[in-house]
Amino acid sequence: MLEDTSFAIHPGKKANIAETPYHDIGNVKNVTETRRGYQVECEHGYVTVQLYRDDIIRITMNSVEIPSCDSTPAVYAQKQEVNSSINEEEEHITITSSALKAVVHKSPFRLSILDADGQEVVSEQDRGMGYHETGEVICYKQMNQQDRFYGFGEKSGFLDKHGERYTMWNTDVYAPHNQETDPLYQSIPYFMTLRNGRAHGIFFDNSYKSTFDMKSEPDYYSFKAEGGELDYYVFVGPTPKKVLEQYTHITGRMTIPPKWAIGYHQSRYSYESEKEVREIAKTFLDKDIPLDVIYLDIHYMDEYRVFTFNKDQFPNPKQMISDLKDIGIRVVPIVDPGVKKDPEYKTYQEGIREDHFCKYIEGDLYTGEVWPGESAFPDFTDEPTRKWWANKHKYYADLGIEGIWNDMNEPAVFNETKTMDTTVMHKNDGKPATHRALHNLYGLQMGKATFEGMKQHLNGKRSFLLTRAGFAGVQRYASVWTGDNRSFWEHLQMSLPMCMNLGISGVPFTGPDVGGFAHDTNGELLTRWTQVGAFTPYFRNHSAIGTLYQEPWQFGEEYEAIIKKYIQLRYQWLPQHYMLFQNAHETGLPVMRPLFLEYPEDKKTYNLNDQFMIGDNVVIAPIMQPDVTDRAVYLPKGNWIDYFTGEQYEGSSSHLIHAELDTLPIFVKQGTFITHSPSRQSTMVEQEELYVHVYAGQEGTYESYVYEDDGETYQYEQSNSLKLPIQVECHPTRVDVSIGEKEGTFKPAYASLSFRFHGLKNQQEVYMNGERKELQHSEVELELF
Ligand code: MIG
Repeated sequence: MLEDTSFAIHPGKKANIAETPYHDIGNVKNVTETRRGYQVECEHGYVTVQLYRDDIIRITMNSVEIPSCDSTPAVYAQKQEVNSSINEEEEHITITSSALKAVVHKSPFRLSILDADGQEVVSEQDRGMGYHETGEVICYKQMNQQDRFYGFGEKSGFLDKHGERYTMWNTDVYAPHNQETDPLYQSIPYFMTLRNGRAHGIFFDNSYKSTFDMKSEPDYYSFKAEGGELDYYVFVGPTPKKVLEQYTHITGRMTIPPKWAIGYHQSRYSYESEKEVREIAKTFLDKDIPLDVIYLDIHYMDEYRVFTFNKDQFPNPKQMISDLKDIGIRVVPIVDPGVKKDPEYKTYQEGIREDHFCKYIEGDLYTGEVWPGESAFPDFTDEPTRKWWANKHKYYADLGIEGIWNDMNEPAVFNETKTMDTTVMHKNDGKPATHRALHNLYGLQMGKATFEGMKQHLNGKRSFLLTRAGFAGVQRYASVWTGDNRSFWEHLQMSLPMCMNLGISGVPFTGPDVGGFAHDTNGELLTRWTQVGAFTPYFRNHSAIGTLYQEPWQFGEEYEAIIKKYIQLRYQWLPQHYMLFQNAHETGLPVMRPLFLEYPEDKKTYNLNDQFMIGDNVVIAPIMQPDVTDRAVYLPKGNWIDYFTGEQYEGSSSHLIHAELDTLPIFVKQGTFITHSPSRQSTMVEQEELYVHVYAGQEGTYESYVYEDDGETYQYEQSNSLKLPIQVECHPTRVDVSIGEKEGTFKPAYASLSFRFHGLKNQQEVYMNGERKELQHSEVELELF
C-alpha cells in the first residue's frame, strides 16, 4: 500500500542497488569433446558448448553437475551435425565452425564469439557466467554505448530497449499499461542487438522468472533466471533479418493462417445473446462493411463453464454459426483454462477422474478463483492432458467453429499473486517441476493443445488461435493480441513499438484491440486506430463491458464512412498481406516491421516508434494524436510515392505530411510493386481479380512475388499453391517486368493479372517478359493460365 504513495521515496530510504555477489564459474580445468558437444569443467561448475548449426552456438551452464541440456518446449529444431574443430592453447580454447568462432579464455572462463568476418559479436571480460546460493543463474556480457536492443516479446515502451530492465513472468495486467508496466502477458526471453549496423541475437531458454538488464551498468548487460540451467543460444547474424532466420530456426515459424483470420474481426465483452450477434452481423451486411469474424466473449457460456453454451441466451448455437457462415462470417469463442469446480459438470468430472488438473506434490487439488468461481486448472505441461483438452475441442468443431480465443492463460487467478500457487507440482511430461519453474510455459502449452485439437477436428482445414499468454515459440500455434489496453491515444502510440518488437521476437501475427478495450473510445480515436489496424497483422475491434459500444457505426456517419473506407482498404490489400504471411511462414520475417529491419545502416531508423513498414517496400506513418492533421514522416533511402496522391518524396529525409481525418499516410517505395484485389464483404466471397501496382522509377531492380492458395486447407504443404515471382527493372527509358517460373499447382479464380503503372515518365516504355506493351490508361493485362 505505502509503496503507492510518496512514502515510496521517503528521504530516509536508501536506494538498494547493490546486489549480493554471484559466484563466478571460475577457471577452466579441462575440456573434452563428446557426442553432444564440448564439455568444459570449471572450478565451480560445468559448461556444455554445442554448435547447434554453423551459425548458432548454444552454451549451457550448471554449477553442480554436467548440464542436462533439457530444452523448454520453445525449442523446435534439433541440433545439426556441424563440422567444427577445437584448438587448445595455454590461455584459451578456440572452437571454430564455418560461420563462427568461439574463444574461451581459461582463467577464468570468459567467452567471446566472433562471426564469419571475424567481428566480435559477444564478449565477456570482468564478468561472465555465475550463480547464486538461491539457485539463480546469471550471465553478463559487454555492452557498448551505441548498442541498440530489440525484441523481448511483448514489452511496453519504445522500440530500442537500451537502458531498460525487463522481467519475464506472464502476468494479467488490467491497469495500468504504461512505459514502466512490466511484465505483461507474454514472456519471450530473446533479444537482438544492433551494433554499427550489424546484428546478433541471444535466446535464453529458461522458463523461470528471468530478468534482462540493459540498465544497471554502463558497460555490461546481463540476463538471469531464478533457477534452472543457464542455457542460451547466440545467433551471429550479421544482418537483423539473418538473426530472425536463425532465431526462428530454433523456435519455429507460424503456419499460414486461414485467409479469413487476416480479415476484419469484430468483438465485444460481450455480445450477450444470439439475437445481438445476429444483429451485429446484419448491420455489417446492410452497411456493406467487410467482416470475417465475430467473437463470443465469456457470456456465451453456461455460468462460464468452458465447452458449454448458455441455452437461454444462445438457444441454437449450431444454427447461428451456420447462418453466419452463409453470409461470410465465422464465430470465434473464448476459452479460458479454469474449469468450474462443480461435481455435476462433465468437464470437471472427467478432469478429476482422469487426473488432468494441477495438484500439489502431496496430491491435493489446486483450485483458484476465476470467472466460474472456484476452478481447477488443466496441467497442460503433460501430454495426456494436452490430448484430453485437444479432444474436447470436438465440441466446438462440431458446432462449425474454426477458431478459438484463449484468454486468462498466464494463468490469471483472482488473488494477491494474480496467478497459480508457485508450489503446485506439474507433471511436465515425466519431469515433474513446480509452477515456479514452469509458469511461463502454461499459455504456450495450452496453445499447443488447442491448436493441435482444432487441427485434428477440422479435417484438413486450417484453424485460427488467438492467445493472450505465451512463451518463445508461441508463433507456431497462435496469434497474439496485446491484452487489456485502453481507449487512450497513448495506447495507440504504444502499440506500434510493442507489435514491432513482437515481430522481432519471431511472432508475426499480432495486434492490439482496435479502438481500445477499457475506457470509452470516441469517433476520432476509433477512426485513427482503424486506419492503423488496417495495416497491423491482426485486425480486431474489441471493447470492454461497461464502455461505449464501438462498432464502426457508433459515432456518426462521418466517422463511419472513413472507418468503412479503411476496412475496405484492408481487403484491397489482402493479397499483399497474405503474401507477407506466407513469407513469415517461410522465413520467420514479420509482416509489420520496424524500419531498421530493412535499413540497418540508417541510424534514423533505430528508434523510430511512430512509423512501421509492411514488408520491405511500404511505410505507414499514422496520425496518433487528437486534432492533428500534419506530422513529420521519415523516409529512408530511395524515392517514395504517396499511395493516395501519387506525389513523390525523396528518401533519407523527413517531410511534413498533411493528413486530414480521412487520410492515413502510406508510402510505397519507387521501383517496387504491391498487389491488390477488389474489396469484398468477407474473404468467403471469391477473389476474382488481382492487380499488380508497379511504381515506376528511373533505376534499380526489385523482386517479390504473388502468393495464392485455397486460403483454408493445408494443401499448400503439398504444393497446391501458387508462387509467381515478379521482377521489376527500371531504366530512364524503359520499365522491364519479368514474370518468373510459376511454382505450385494452385489455380486462382483469376486467369490473368492486371498490371497498373504509376509514375511512368513520357519516354519510359513498358516491356513484359521482354515484349514491348502498349498501355491502356496505364494498364496492361497479362494472361496467367
Ligand atoms: O479480466 O473475457 O483481455 O479481452 O474481453 C477480463 C473478458 C477477462 C480479459 C481479456 C479481454 C476479455 C475479458 N478478459
